[in-house]
Amino acid sequence: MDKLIITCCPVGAETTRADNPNLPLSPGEIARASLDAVAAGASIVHLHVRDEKGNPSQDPKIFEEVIRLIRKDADPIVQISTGGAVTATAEERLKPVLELAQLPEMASLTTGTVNFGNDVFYNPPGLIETFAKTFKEKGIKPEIEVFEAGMINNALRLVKKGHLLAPLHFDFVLGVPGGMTGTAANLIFLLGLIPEGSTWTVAGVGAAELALGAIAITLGGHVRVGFEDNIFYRKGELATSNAQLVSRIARLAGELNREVADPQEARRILKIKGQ
Ligand code: KMH
Ligand code: ZN
Repeated sequence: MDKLIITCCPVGAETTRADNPNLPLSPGEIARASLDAVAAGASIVHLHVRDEKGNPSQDPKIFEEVIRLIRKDADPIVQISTGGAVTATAEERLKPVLELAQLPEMASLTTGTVNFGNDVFYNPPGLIETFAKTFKEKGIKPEIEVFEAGMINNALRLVKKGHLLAPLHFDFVLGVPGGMTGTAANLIFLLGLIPEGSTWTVAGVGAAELALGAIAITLGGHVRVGFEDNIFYRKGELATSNAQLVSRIARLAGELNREVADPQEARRILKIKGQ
């Protein structure tokens, strides 16, 4: 088995301080939370940013500032979110990928539309194709975000058209109200649909985060944790930090005899060059 890649998603677009007062919001806070997560074992940071009011933003300048602060002290893979918030337009979502002074090594790519709580996370065919083509042109490794089984098939169609290159890397985001639920059976079912040679990670939402993470460690997959997906350490107890959630996965991996990858090892596993 490869070493375990832990991704931390420290902020997301939906979580608020009312949900968890420890949520990082400013560039300095998001960078600090990311660095602490890296020190705890994360090798990828799945990055969303917020504006000065704490609202979700796709402003490349804010991304740039957070990345600058992270790079001062550590070298994780920074994975830019192109999902943004459900209210963001396709142009806004792609903006950081087009305008960052230094291209990101990775970015997220959701390959289909899904109900998202009371909203719709809108990813029609034209949008997905444009995003995939842009990533390919710029040499950015996509993480294919799968909320529903059909999204795998949509990704494979893009491979056939030449817009996505194997080996693919999938993230199964399970437990969003409106998408597939966070059960072991769903994870196993999805694993049967991805091409051999793919890498995969799992992002269990809420209580599913820990259970699915443990399964991924034993099956040779990778794990994403953080306040974007889950704000609790255990039932009724808020997590004190993103790093706390990362540390638990790293500890669990140790108990299960799976070594944790550092950023360079993660680059090798995902076959990305690094900068
Ligand atoms: N905030 C969600 C609507 C991604 O980052 O690519 C979408 C999301 C996925 O978070
Ligand atoms: Zn995200």
